[in-house]
Amino acid sequence: MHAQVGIIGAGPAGLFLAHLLYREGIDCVVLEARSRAYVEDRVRAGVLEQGTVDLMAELGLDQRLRRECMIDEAIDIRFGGGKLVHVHFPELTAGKVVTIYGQQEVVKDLIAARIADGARIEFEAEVTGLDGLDGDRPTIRYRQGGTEHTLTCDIIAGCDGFHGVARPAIPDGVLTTYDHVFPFGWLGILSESPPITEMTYANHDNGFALCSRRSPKISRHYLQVAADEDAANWSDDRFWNELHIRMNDRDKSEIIEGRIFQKGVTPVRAFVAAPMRYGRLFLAGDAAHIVPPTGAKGLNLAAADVRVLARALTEFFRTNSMARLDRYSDTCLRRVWKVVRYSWYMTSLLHRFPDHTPFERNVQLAELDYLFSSRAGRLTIAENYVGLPLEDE
Ligand code: FAS
Ligand code: PHB
Repeated sequence: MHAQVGIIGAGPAGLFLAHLLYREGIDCVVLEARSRAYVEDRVRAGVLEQGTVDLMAELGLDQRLRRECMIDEAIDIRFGGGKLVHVHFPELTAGKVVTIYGQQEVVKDLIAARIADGARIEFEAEVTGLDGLDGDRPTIRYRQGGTEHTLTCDIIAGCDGFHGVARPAIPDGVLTTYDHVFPFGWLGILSESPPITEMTYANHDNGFALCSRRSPKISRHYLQVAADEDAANWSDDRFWNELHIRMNDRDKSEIIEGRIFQKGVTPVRAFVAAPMRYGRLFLAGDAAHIVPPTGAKGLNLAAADVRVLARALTEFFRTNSMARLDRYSDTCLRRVWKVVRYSWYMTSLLHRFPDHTPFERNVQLAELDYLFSSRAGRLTIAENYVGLPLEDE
C-alpha cells in the first residue's frame, strides 16, 4: 500500500492533520493501534482555544460542537482561605473566550467525518517499525488482524502520542529532550452533577483542586495527589469531601455531588523533544511534547502543530519545495516553549510542593496576592488561557 502521507495515530493531532490534508487533495492514511470505540471513549482534555474551534469550523466539522459546547468567559482562582482571583477573558482580551467540548467529542466528530469522506483510516493497526526515514521513500510496518503490513509513503507524520513508536524511531544522538516531572499527579473524575458557576482552581494547604465541566449536567473535577497515587485509594466520598475542603466549600453548599462514572490519575509532566523532525518523519502533538494539564493546552498545541505541518506539506506536494518543511520544527517549538512556560507557571502557582520551604510557600502566596490586585497580572493569565495568536508560519 502507498500513501503520500502516512499518519500514525488517530488522536487530535493525527485526525486534524488527516482532514487538513484531505481538504488539499493530499492522499493520506491514518493508522491507529486501538479500536475506534477505545479512542472515542478516552477521557482527556476539555478546554478548546478559539484557534482550535476555528479549525473545526474551517473543516466544516463544528455543527455538534456549536450545539453542545459551553462557553467559558472566566476562571476563578481561590486561595488563602477565602480570597478569589477572577480572570474575566472578554474584559482583558477584547472579547475572547474559551470553549468547553470534551476531547473525546472532538475525536468522535473527526473520525465520523473521515469515514463519511470514505478516506482511509485503519483501526487496530499497530505500527511496529519505521524504515528509510532518511530517504525519500520511508515505510511504515504495522500489524493488523494478525498480519504484518507495509505502507510506503513520501512523508510520515508521527502523531502517536507520548508512548508511540515514532519518536523512538529517530536515531540516538539526533534528539535533545527536556523532561520535567512534577512531584504530584492529578486525580480526575467525571460525575453526573451540574458544574459550579465558574471554571475554578484552588491553591489550598491540602493541595490543588480544579472544578471544571463538560456540560450543564456533567462535571470534571481534579485533585492533586501523590505522583504514584492509585485511584482505587479514593472512594467517591473521600474525593467529594476533599474537594469541598480545598474549594473552601466546607458547608457543602456550592459543589453538588453526583454519580462518579470515570476516575483516573494523570501524571503532571513537561516534556519537549527537539527537533520535531528527522528526514521524512515529522512529529506532532504529544509525540513531540507534553505540557502539564494545568494550562489546558495539550490538545490545542497538537492542533497548532498540525496546522503548520499541513501548510508545509501542501507546499511540498504542490511545488516540491521543502522550505516550509525545513522550518516546521523551529516554527512549532517557538509556540511549544511559550505554552510549556505558561503551563509550568500555572502548575507552579497552584500546587502544593512537598519540598517547598516556608520562603517558597510565601512567595507562591504572594504571587497569588499580586494577581488578586494586578490587572496586568490577570491579563497575562487571560491572554495565555484563551490562546496566543498563531504566528504566520
Ligand atoms: P494522543 O495521545 O491523543 O493520540 C495518539 C494516538 O496514537 C492514540 O490514539 C494512540 O492509540 C495512537 N498510537 C500510539 N502508538 C501507536 C502505534 N504504535 N501505532 C498506531 N497508533 C498508535 N490536555 C489538556 O489540554 N487538558 C487536559 O485536561 C488533559 N488531560 C489529559 C489526561 C490524560 C490521562 C492524558 C494522557 C492526557 C491529557 N491531556 C490533556 C493531554 C491530551 O489531551 C493530549 O495533549 C492530546 O491527546 C494530544 O493529542 P495527540 O498528540 O493526538 O496524542
Ligand atoms: C478539563 O476540563 O479537563 C480541564 C480544564 C482546565 C484545565 C485543565 C483541564 O486547566
